[in-house]
Formats: sequence, structure tokens, C-alpha cells
Amino acid sequence: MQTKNRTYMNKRPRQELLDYHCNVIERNLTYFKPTKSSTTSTFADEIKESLSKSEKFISPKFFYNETGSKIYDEICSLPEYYPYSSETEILKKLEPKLLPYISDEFHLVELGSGSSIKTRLLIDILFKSQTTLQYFPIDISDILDTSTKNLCNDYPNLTITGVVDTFENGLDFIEQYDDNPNLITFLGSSFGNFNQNEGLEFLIKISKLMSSDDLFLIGLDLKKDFKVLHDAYNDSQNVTSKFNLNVLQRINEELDANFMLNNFEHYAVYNEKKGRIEMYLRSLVNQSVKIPKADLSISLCKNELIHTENSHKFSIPQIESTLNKSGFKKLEIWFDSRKYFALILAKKL
Ligand code: AVI
Repeated sequence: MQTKNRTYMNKRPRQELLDYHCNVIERNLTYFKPTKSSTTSTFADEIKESLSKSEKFISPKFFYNETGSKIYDEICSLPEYYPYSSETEILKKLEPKLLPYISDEFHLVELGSGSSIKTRLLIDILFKSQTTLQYFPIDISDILDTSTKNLCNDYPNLTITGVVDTFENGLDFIEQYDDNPNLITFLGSSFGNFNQNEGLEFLIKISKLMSSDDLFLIGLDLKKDFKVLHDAYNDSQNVTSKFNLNVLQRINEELDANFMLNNFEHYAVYNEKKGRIEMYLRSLVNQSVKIPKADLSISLCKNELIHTENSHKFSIPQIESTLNKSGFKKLEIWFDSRKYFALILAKKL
């Protein structure tokens, strides 16, 4: 059932109805932040909880502080880390395939602040069918990095409206913002970092929030030869190891902890049964660690693992059934030349 009555005549922004502060940074750069801080738990609360369990873990969302985001950019340029280059290859050839689905009214909505190269490729495609474009990056942080400011300078007819919130709240905000259709993108196989149920719940929420004119473009990493997968997460320059260990450094810096990084090593393995790369930090010695700002002390035995990430890899039937179960209808599926990665275009059912 369509939840709102869409008329393309009505373009008056309705953000004044919503509980967001509007911050105008430049002529074509604005961002919205919720007036009330949400009730989500803090970094300290989550670390306390996840490191108190018998099977210790740290959520992968904590990888991306400033240093972690820079290291992730380094990962994306590694020869072994094919997801980035494969998805970019698809995006570079997307224009004639995507344009038939796009009218001159579309907004570009990006879940996650994204990589500026991929965003630029999509912006270039949308500018083929319209003279002005509104781009909405949604992220709980990092909306206003230098790449956003560079986008403003490079595309004078682009208006950037960042929403600093969760993906679900941000999408709800944009759906109420005006009546234009949205191309909502979720790239990089970030979806693969959700656990199965979380992922399904997330897609259900997205499809419910979408209007029937919106399009959803999602990038997913495919199942493939074990060695290719293994090498992508065990690169020869140890950048992925640095990325993984950085989360302990972050806990040291922000929560006054005393993790000795030399006492841990990066461990990444493909779990065939679960169809996912699992990343861990392995304790190399028996040790104790204090995390004062989380009010926690932990002990780790030699070889004990802290689980830091799952990165799911998908088969095509799995993709189709996941989309169906979550209220989407697949329109297209595009692959790179090696069939390592898929970009799927879908609508709500
Ligand atoms: C962000 N995410 C899709 C990456 C992945 O491949 O799961 C994160 C990453 N972890 C290690 N290398 C890259």
C-alpha cells in the first residue's frame, strides 16, 4: 500500500514539520540533525556489553573513526581487495542501463556517506537526465567531510542536503521532505556486514519507508573462489590487519583503555557454512585489560578471539529470496567482468 499521495507539483520542503535542526553551510550545502539526541547507547555502553560476553566481540561500526576511515580507503586501493574495483567497474558502465529507469525528477539518496568516486559516477549519470540535482547523504557521522565540500565546488548545479541520523530515520526524513522520487543507494556490500536477521529487518524497514516511485540500488559481494576471498581480507601489505587493530587503539584513546596492540594479531577466515569472512583479533598471550571509561576489566587467554566483523558473500538465489522476503521486486542485476560483485536495482513490491 502506498503510504503517501505523491504529486510532482508539490515540491515545497516540509522539513519544518520535523524535529530537525537545519544548518546551512554554503549556498548548496545544508545538513539536518535531529533536535533531540536519540536514545541509542554510547560507545562505552556498547563496548562494555560486547566485551563482557563469554564470546567477546566489537561491532564493526566502530572501525570507522577518522583513522579507521582512512585505513579503509587504503584497503579499497589494495590489489587484493576486489569489492571496491569490481563495483566501480559496474558503475562506470551503468549509464545506458540505469537511465531508462530515471526521470528528470530523481533525487540521489546515499545510505552511508560513501566514497566520492562512486558518488560522482552516480551524480554524472543523473545529470544526464536533469539540469539540477539534489543529493542526500545519510550517515550518523561524517556527512561533512572534505569530499562533500569538493562535490559542492565541482558541481554548481548540485544541492547537497546531508541528514545526520540513522539510515532508517534519515530515509523517513527524506520521504517527507518533498514528493520527488528517490534513487536510494546502499553500495560497497556494507549490507554484508549485517547478520542475517539484522539485514532482513533493515531491508524490510527500507522497503516500507520507500515510495512506489523510488528505486533502490544495492551492491552485494558474491560467493567465489576461496583464495580470492581469503586474500582480500589477508592482504600482503597488512593494511587489513592495521584496520582491525585500530579499533583497539580507538578504545584506548576514547575510553582510556590499555590494550597493548602488539599482544594481538589479525585473523580473518572464510566460514564456508555461513558464507562469510569472519574477522577476529587473537590474543597472543594471557592478559588483562582495563577499560576505565566503560567501567570494565577483562581477561583474555592466549589464543582467545575477539570477533570484530562478518562480511557475508551472496549467491544469486540468496539475493533474490532476500529481496523478495523484504518487500522488494528485483528489476535488474548487473555484474563486473569477473562476476565477483553484483549491483541490483529494485523497487518496492
Ligand atoms: C565495509 N565493508 C563492506 C567491508 C567488507 O569488505 O566487509 C569492510 C572491510 N573489512 C575488511 N576489509 C574491508
